[in-house]
Amino acid sequence: MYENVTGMVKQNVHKRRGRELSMSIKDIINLEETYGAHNYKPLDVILSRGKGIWVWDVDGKRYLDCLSAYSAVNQGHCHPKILQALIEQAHKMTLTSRAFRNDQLGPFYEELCKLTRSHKVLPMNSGAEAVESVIKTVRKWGYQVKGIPAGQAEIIVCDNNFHGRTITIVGFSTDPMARDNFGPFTPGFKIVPFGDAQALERAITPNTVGFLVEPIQGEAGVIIPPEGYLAAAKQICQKHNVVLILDEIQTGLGRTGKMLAEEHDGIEADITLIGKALSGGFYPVSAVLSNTEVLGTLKPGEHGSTFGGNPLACAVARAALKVLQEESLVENAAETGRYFLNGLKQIKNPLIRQVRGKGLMIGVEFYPDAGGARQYCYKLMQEGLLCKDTHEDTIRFAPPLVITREDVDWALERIEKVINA
Ligand code: IF1
Repeated sequence: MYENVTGMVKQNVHKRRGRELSMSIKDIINLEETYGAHNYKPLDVILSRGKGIWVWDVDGKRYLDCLSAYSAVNQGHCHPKILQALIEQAHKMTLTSRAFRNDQLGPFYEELCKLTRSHKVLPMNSGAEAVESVIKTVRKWGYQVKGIPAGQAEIIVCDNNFHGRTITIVGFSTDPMARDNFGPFTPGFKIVPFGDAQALERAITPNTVGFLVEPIQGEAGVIIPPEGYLAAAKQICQKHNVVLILDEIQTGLGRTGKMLAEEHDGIEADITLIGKALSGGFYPVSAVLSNTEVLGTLKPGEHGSTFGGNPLACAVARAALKVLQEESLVENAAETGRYFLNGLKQIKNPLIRQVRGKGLMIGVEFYPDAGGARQYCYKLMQEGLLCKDTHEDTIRFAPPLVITREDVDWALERIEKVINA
């Protein structure tokens, strides 16, 4: 049923610029288009190697990665120390199932809790799984601790949210592209405007168990809420005995110039979700970080996952967290992010509606009559800079946190050239 692709690769050896390439670019794209679901429309660049902030395509052309796999490679592509941890652990033990214990899980828990001021960890794999896990757990907390009537638990989320792609999660999305034709959806969710603390308080009922929100909305276009919004939300949740759940899967682990974005508002969420850079891009690792009360409601056999908390994931995550700290990447994200943001603000062009960001999570929004942000992504790709547009008019700039000022100057020169061309 499956053709021998390796055989095809050998047959299609091409000589170009004196270097042997396994397949022509057209052939590689054709394979993807023929055999793959078309759930993405990627830029036609075929990457084959990455190191730090740089990636190379199959022709050997170098690009500055300004997306970082949506903030999963904060430590830079193929970080040698995380690679080393992956290799060493892979030689020893990759997966035990949680029917038994392993020697990586406890140390991973302790290091993660110390770094994030958490008390309990539930290790999962994808970000969406962490989101689904906290929805289950906070509902159970609602029934057993808060005393909500069975089956009546309500969770509040924000408009323009992005928390993953499962049926329950897209069911409370406000983006038609994410949710149309995927119903019927999971009940028990209410949507309030992002950034409006009063609207949050008005939406709370005696059956509300949790408020799930991104500190900065990434996919919505790097939307930063008003100063003090998260602090107000924390205070309102405390007042009404509602669990404040911050989805830091994208904003967490240094991206916004703090280890967790909640620190900008000087608060501590009851529950924090992390993923992506938790493994430095080497492996799907996510986690629910919690106080004792909420995660403590889970009893043996009530939740789980084949790969959740496996020793390879833990060893990789321990190395990824160590690199963040050893290389002061959080501080660099704050400092170099400020430099990048200021540089972008110097670009005078009437088509730019707003330049916004925190740390190295930056968005440049254009007025609609600029014709959409994607055109700039194509042109930037030709200049050797890879970035992604979002919601039509915004380009996100989120390079790995290892970027230097010199690299930012290199990027700014090209961004200015493309925007003002
Ligand atoms: C795609 C977006 C970013 C996330 C937040 C949970 C998850 C994500 C705040 C789920 C994942 C990824 C998913 C990926 C593209 C990317 C994305 F454009 F989809 F929205 F980053 F902004 N919470 N975001 O950002 O984590 O299950 O993917 O591990 O689905 O196209 P996941």
